[in-house]
Amino acid sequence: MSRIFSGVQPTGNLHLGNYLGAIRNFVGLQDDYECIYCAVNMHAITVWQEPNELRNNTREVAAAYLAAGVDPEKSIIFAQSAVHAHAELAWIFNCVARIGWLNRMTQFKEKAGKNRENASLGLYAYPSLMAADILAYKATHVPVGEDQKQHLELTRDIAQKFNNDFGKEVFPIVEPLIFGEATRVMSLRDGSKKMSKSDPSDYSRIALTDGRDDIARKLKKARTDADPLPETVDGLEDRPEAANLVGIYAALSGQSKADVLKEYAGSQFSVFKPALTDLAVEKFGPVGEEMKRLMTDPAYVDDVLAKGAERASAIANPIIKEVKEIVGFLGA
Ligand code: AQP
Repeated sequence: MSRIFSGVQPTGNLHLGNYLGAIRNFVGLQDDYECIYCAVNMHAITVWQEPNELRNNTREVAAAYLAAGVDPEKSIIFAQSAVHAHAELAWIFNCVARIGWLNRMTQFKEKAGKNRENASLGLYAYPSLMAADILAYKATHVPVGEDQKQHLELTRDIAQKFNNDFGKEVFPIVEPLIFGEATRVMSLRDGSKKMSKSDPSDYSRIALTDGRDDIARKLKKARTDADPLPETVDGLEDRPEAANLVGIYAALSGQSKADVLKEYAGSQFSVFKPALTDLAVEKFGPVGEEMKRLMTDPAYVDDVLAKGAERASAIANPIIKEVKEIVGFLGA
């Protein structure tokens, strides 16, 4: 059976990009696949996390999954650190992946910035842990936003090299599932940068827990150009901020960008932004409200995570055992 794995880092400030690029897509996959959804707290500590915030943010990721409609009876929801297989397989993959492959990862370059010498070793090895997250379950499909495409290619390279090195088809070659009209939601302040949790400006992103007033304020301030909306998608070229808002509208309304432009061609942003605000409040306002409600019941969320970790371990442990035997570890 095809198996889905995906994760979100519990680094706070969950935003519309995380929702449209990933979390929302998790829900529809539950009917056709066995789905495993993780709060990847081991990835989160590749940059400094305050321990209490990390605990809270881990619950918040689980709450976001649940609020979006992931059913914990059907799908597995858990925290990465609770399943040993991730760390064990990551080490083996650190010895399979080549330094040259990791040197090409653009996310490391972006996140480490100029202060590369001072970045954690974990940040550098992040894609190898990500490969372990997926392959510890022999997952076949991974729903993610476009920014993760390069890391998934590395996962494929690691799987292929492991299979070649040991002469066995142990790991599947995973397929990314990147779909919808908003696979890369951009910052509201700068259409050339992706919307991100770590952007210092709160105005750059719409948080999943933002209410109507916050959403309206942020969209009102969102950078745009002075022209009305064009008639065709081609007319959005070289207008990154306009393209971003139209893309968000399309993703939220379930239309194509072309359909949105049919309705709003010639409209000024003074008309389009309030319409987008109403749509955003209607479409993900209830998700934010449910997240807030779930966060008042941490015992329930912790219970979901604990049961999920047990189910995840039951799948991953035999796979790790098999891998250790193949590698030649005694006492696997
Ligand atoms: N702007 C985005 N548009 C579409 N999808 C996005 N994702 C992230 N940003 C966008 C997708 O959300 C999932 C979870 O992301 P993550 O938490 O693992 O880390 P990230 O990709 O590094 O996300 P952020 O929000 O930008 O965090 P920071 O600021 O810490 O780097 C992934 O599927 C991702 O593709």
